[in-house]
Amino acid sequence: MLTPAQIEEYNRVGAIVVPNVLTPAEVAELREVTDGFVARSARLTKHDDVYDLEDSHTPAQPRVRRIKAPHLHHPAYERLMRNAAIIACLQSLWGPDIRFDTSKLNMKSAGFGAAVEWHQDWAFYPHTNDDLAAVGVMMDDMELSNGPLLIVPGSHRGPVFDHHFEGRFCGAMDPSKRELDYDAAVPLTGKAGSISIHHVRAAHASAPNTSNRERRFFLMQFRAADAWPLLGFPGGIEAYDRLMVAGKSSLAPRLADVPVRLPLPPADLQGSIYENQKGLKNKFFATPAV
Ligand SMILES: O=C(O)CCC(=O)C(=O)O
Repeated sequence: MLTPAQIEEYNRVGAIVVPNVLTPAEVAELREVTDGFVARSARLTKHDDVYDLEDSHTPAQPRVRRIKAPHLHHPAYERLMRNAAIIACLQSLWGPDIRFDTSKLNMKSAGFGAAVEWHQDWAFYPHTNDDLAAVGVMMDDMELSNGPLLIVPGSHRGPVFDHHFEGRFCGAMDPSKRELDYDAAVPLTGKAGSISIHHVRAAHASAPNTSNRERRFFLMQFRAADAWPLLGFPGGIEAYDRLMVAGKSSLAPRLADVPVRLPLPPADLQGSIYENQKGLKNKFFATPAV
């Protein structure tokens, strides 16, 4: 569970880092399983249901940008969605009833891992209230040099910004509008085995990884059980209720006074945030030469 000081920091900044949540053995297992996934990507020439590939991927030099929904593909990832220490942190923020959404493993590999442009997760999946957060498990030490998550403090209390380009959702804010002070952003750094928790409305991004160190970051989306997605959910109520990881489900969505913009019409390029964001004309981060 979180201390009162951690809760205060989360509410003020919109994000926190909690150290020592996973043991070194648990981190080692995640790394080993992930190495296996990356090795198996060598047979691919394009994205599929499991892999999102770097633009520079070739079968001879496999470059995975993201493993999609890893909790569906290996028990080592699946266990994390029910990790008692992680759930206890979320219960400190929202009370007993917690529902999982989905997961992704952003690789950001040494030397070429892609940037993620500024965005609010809320722009992708608005709900009836904003008790939602992404928990990131740091599988490697995350330092300034290898592209940690950057957060604009306090942005979770502000508006939901436009994430469209030429009338179509592109999953990114236009940095040339300077709607936020990006220079004030704080990095979420920590040792492997730490987690970060960032509020669904917090504006965040990460730079390319031009260092010689891996930056594997396993992100899981959670919500209070009474936050219901405005765009619906696939699979019906039975599948939705199977996502409960603590406490009780509810048929009474809690409606909060929150700003909403729908991510419609959908991005031209589907498959991952990296593909969606190709629709953004003005980039904040330069793409490193490969
Ligand atoms: O991996 C990162 O640094 C950013 C992840 C993120 O914001 C996302 O995938 O939505």
